[in-house]
This record gives sequence, structure tokens and C-alpha cells, in this order.
Amino acid sequence: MKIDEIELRSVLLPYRSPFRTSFGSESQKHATIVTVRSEGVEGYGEGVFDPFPMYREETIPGALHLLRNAFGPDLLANGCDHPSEVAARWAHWRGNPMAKTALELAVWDCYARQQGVPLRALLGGDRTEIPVGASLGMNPVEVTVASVTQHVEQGYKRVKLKIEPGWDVEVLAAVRAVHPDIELTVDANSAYTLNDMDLLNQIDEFGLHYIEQPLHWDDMVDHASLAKQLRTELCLDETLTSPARVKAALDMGACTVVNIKVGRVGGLQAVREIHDLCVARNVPMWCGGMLETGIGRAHNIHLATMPGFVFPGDTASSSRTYARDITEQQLEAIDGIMAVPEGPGIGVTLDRQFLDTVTEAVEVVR
Ligand code: OSB
Ligand code: MG
Repeated sequence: MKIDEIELRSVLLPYRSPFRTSFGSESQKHATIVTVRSEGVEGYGEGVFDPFPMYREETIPGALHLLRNAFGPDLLANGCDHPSEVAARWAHWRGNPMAKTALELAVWDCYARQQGVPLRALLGGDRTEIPVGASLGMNPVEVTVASVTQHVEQGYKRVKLKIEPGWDVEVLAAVRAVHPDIELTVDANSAYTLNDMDLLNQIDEFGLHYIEQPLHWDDMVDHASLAKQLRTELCLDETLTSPARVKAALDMGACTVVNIKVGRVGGLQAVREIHDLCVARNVPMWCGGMLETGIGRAHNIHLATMPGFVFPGDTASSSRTYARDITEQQLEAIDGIMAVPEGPGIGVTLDRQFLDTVTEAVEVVR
């Protein structure tokens, strides 16, 4: 592929309600939409880096700097034969998986559109629909219980509650009192330490499907120790930043369930490698989310059609998060099932008119 130009677009989109996790509360999405243009065809990617390093270290200014001055110029100068090769070519620029992914995803989408095939077909995904769950931000107990009931009634296949020390046992007891048997998980976003064993042992009693990232956001050693002390399975999110780190985490017993976020692991080629490793070891995977717009959400849906994604993911209806999304197609789950958007590439197109009203800045790299 010869790449003619790359557009970096900064978008500000309000959430329908603030999303509170143990690392903070956010009321709007600062999304970065990357477009690659190649021989008359466009492809889109979305960056999941944030204004401040609250989830992992990457930030929007840092990512834009690298896209503008490192990855973008390399792609423009050298093109690529296949999207699977581009992220590896940037390996000498260390880390920064989210920045690499934003551009790599746009190349994958563009390539799939040029071939006239859905992205999932390039990834070996046979399914045309996927089961999805919902991730609920922290709210007062009664609000949370009502929200769980609402999502269960809407058919979501799994509900995940955000927790932190002091905001855990009470809300879990209230939810379990009403919903004793639903597939329920918790996500602490690194809010606990091994000094919180008293709380973690109590959380262990609620029949959770797994506990997501209870300890430090870069840790494997303490998670491996915790896994031995709990009956509930551990799932890692923040810690898993590359195929090598997923392999290390599995080798040392730091988790038995893998949350995949394509931006966190460095792109779709990295996802494919992790996928094959997890399938070979019988480790269940599921697709996480970062409250993406329709562009990132469509990418997540396509990648979650790969056979190793056996648990419901966080790729819920866009309308839970946004009153209006930037894609023309509405990505909505029906009875907890998300249809894969049809058509070449990721199967969605930008609602240009609306997009312009929520765009804060655009730059083109040539
Ligand atoms: O830890 O999974 C997480 C959102 C932003 C940052 C981190 C996380 C999340 C979510 C929301 O849980 C998932 C979604 O609905 O996209
Ligand atoms: Mg998480």
C-alpha cells in the first residue's frame, strides 16, 4: 500500500452521564480519530490515550507527537505490503502501544476496504454477531442495583461493577441480594494492594466470574501471589501491554482470564499473537473497551469475532455512552447481542456533518 496522507482529528464528545472508576470521574471523551488515505480509499482508527495518564501512561500530546513525527512519516515514506507488518516496524520506538495502534488500526481498515472484505475476515473471525456485557461506573448503591436490573432486562450477558476499597462489599451484597445468579464481575482498576486481603477475601465470596485488575497497574508478581489466595479467577487489564507480557503473566500465574484492548497491547497484529497463545493454552479472552466512539467500537466488535473471545466483552451499545455518536451506523446491542457492522473494513462510516461540530482540531501529515 502507498499511503498518501494521514489525518489526525481531535474530537470532544460528552458522555450521557459521568463515568466514575477508582482512578477518577470523566464526563467527556477526548477521542483521536486517525484517517489514512491510500489510492482513493480511506481507513479509520481511534486512539485510546487520554489527556492525563490515569489508566496507563500514554497521553494525547505524547501520542500526537509520535504519530506526527515518527510513525506517520515512516508510513508515508515506506508504505506497507500488509498491515500486519507496520507495528513491528516501529518497535525501535519503545512502548507507546496506544499511539502505534491508532495508526495501525487505520491501515487495517483501509487495507480491508481496498480488498473489499470485512475486517473480521482478515482476522479469521467467522461470527457475524457477538455476545456483550456492560461495565457500570461507580454510583450510589440503589442506583447501581437499579442499573444492574435494567441491563439484565435489556439482555446483557454479563454485568461488571467498578469497585474500590470501601466501595465493594456493600454494593456487591446489594446486587447479589436481587440477582443471585447473573454473570457478575468486578473491575478495581488497580485500587487494592496485598494489604487489603481482608476486603479481597470478602469479595471472593460473591461467586464472581472473575476479578479484573485488583492490584497495581503494572504488576504481575503480587497478582500471582493473590491468585493463589483466592478461589475467584483473576483477569488482567492494565498490566497486559504486549504479547510478551501476556505470556509472562500466564507463565507466572498472574491471571487465568485475559482482557484484550487493542490499544493497550500495541495493535491488531499483537492481538492476533496473543489470541493464538491464549487459544493454545485454553485461556479465555474477552474484548475490553475504553468508551470508544463508533470507530474504535467497530474495531473492537470485529476483533472480538475471533474464536478465542469466549467471554462477553465490554462492547455494549454506543447509546449507553453517547447521545449521538460520530458514525452513521448506530452500534446497538439487541438482547445482549451485537451485530458486526456489514460492509468492507470495519463497516462504519463517519457522520461528517456531526463530526465537524465536535472536532476541536484537525491536522494532516503528508
Ligand atoms: O478498565 O475496563 C476498564 C473505561 C475506561 C477505562 C478503563 C476501563 C473502562 C471500562 C468501560 O470499563 C468499558 C466500555 O464500556 O467501553
Ligand atoms: Mg478494566
